[in-house]
Amino acid sequence: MTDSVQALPALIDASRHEIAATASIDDLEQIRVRLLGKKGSVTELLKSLGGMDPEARRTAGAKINEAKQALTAALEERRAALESAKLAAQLASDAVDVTLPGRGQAIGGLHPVTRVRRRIEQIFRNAGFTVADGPEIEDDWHNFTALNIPENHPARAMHDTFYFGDGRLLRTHTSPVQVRSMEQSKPPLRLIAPGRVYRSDSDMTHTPMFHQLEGLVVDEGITFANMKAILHGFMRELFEKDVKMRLRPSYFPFTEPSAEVDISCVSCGGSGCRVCKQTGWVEVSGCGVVHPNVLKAVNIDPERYTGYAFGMGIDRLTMLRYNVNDIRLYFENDLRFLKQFA
Ligand code: 2NM
Repeated sequence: MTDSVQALPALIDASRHEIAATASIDDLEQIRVRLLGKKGSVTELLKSLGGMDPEARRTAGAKINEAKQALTAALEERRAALESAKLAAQLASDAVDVTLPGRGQAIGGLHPVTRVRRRIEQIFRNAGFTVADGPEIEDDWHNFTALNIPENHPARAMHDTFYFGDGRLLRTHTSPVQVRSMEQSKPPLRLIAPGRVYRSDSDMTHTPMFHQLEGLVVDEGITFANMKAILHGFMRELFEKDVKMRLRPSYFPFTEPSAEVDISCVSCGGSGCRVCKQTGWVEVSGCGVVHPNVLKAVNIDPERYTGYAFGMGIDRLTMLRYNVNDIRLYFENDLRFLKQFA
């Protein structure tokens, strides 16, 4: 046993080298167990002290404790070194290069129909009109009856109406907004009503929901000529071109006289193309002088006041402005299409 105590410096020396050479905390732990564990070699030496005489025990005990302290210190030092190396490796592998440029933010844009609607609104605001809106779910009075379309009138069949079955319906035009405006305010009135409207109609050129914009002017002395001037000025501003305009006689229950509005084809300038079906003209609006029955329905005196009104499809105007002739593209919301308007 004294031999083993004498061999302690050599054991310490060899262990220090071994400890310094360990590459993992697990290996280090194995060394600790072998030296200082319950059955470790240094622990066994301490246990053997009991069988020695007091003098030898004191000197051997001191040496063994010294050795234990030296080995403990060497193990701790190496453990600390291995742990900080492990942390450093982890930090290096998790590192984020904050100097890399960002991925960039894709910025959305307004839908072409929205862009054209806003453009139309601005043109009319500049001409003194206000922008009004109202409910998309309407009642029979505002959508039909007040507009001189009584029950069982054949004109109701002109609008393929979506009915809820309880008297309510989806508005088939934005005219009910104008009826409500006339109910709420007395003339002079100058307003436009843009918005979604609904008709049970779906084919190459019709969607069950589309966007309409109607205008209304009511005052003393308002004439058909005032309407013609406003509409022509509007068309020239909208298309930023010297477009020509013509009116063709037509029929609407809520106006008399009534007319269809054609402009010279914005695609070919009037020489004839597919957009205008070789006629040189495209139909863009309907209009007329407000029927006296409509004014009576909202308690406006038709002897004192006259008015004009017009309606146009925003989707169709958008197709003409951007020269994209398939209405479905505007409703599919394919980003590759929409991006081209941003
Ligand atoms: C159109 C054509 C002609 C119209 C009439 C009215 C109202 F409420 F004053 F009676 N609002 N809109 C009107 C007139 C609409 O759309 C093609």
